[in-house]
Amino acid sequence: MLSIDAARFLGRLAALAEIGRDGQGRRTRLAASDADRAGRDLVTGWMREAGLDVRVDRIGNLIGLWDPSGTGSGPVMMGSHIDTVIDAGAYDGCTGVLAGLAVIEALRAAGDVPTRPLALAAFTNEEGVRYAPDMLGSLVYAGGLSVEAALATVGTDGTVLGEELARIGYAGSEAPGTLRPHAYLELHVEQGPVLEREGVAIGAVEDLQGISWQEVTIEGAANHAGTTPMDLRRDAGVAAALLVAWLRERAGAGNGRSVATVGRLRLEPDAINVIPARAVLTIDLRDPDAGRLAAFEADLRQRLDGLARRENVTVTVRRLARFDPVTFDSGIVRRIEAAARARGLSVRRMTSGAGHDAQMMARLCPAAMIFVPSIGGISHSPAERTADADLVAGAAVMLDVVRDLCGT
Ligand code: HGY
Ligand code: MN
Ligand code: MN
Ligand code: MN
Repeated sequence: MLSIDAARFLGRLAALAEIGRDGQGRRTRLAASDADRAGRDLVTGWMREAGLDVRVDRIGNLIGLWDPSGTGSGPVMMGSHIDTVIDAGAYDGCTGVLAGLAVIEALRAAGDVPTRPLALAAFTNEEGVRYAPDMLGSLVYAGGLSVEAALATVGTDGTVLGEELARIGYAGSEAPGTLRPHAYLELHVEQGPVLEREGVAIGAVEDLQGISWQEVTIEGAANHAGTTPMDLRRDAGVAAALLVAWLRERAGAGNGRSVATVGRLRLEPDAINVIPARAVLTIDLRDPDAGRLAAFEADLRQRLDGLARRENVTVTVRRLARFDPVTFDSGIVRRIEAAARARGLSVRRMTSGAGHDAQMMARLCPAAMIFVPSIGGISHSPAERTADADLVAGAAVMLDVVRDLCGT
């Protein structure tokens, strides 16, 4: 069995983790920001050092290619992302990109000549914090959104993605999806509590839940907080608070698999003695079952209409993202299980609660994911941790599956 250069892999993870502190000292590399550029520069340099032919496509996806047999056929692709949320951890996304690099370097060091090219992708804007939807780069790569529409996306800060990619020097010329993979594999930290709770080392991810992102604007009327009788108020803040409480209740109803979060909530004019005229909030709904997710969205629409009547406010909704649940390739899932067992690692099948680039790549080719445990199940937080041994084990399993897929 080949092994991963653990020191180099873990050292790079730590080096990348130091890139991109915002004004409050938080690790933040939002898509197409200066911090993202710094991360991209570092990773592109490592890809080139590893002998990859690195290209940037029109939506800024980084694609490294190693085609030792010169077949030019569809590569076995590994990938993930290096953009982050705000105040992020060190492992979300970066693990998959740097493990993929370590896999290619292990094969090269061993003198293995894969029968297929190998590719490594770092997709643009997986997190979707600055530009919606999330998984934008891989969505475009998989043909789910036109490059033009993606480049024209306006961010939460009013910037335009295409202009920002050009500003940071990562607006490439290659048409996204030019390299059509034979298969796609993504190693990712679980970002949840299951593997740690069960003491299992490897997750063979067989499916991924559906995601619905919406922005809701509630328009009431500003008025004096002291003189306005309660029954005459059109208080957008009260409507927003009732909505947040309802979402928690609704998510817990039914079989409890649905989840809901209001991650952003802004009241205007945001003054202590003014009844809020406006509330702008985001809703993230998820469910592994397409029917249940659609039912939750329908109930939400009804609830919004009811709140508008009851609180005498107007409600407008803007859809930011909507992806159905995805089932991964059972053949690759089986290979992940076999590779883990061959290395004496415990493994279990599981569903991904988070969105990933793999869900987009599954539109193009057989795809699957490998999870490694998140300590405390924590992610999208600076407290995000995964044990070194688990990271290296996940990369080694990916190495074995890649060798299996490209016949070395
Ligand atoms: O929200 C998600 O699950 C993804 O990390 N963007
Ligand atoms: Mn991620
Ligand atoms: Mn994430
Ligand atoms: Mn994700």
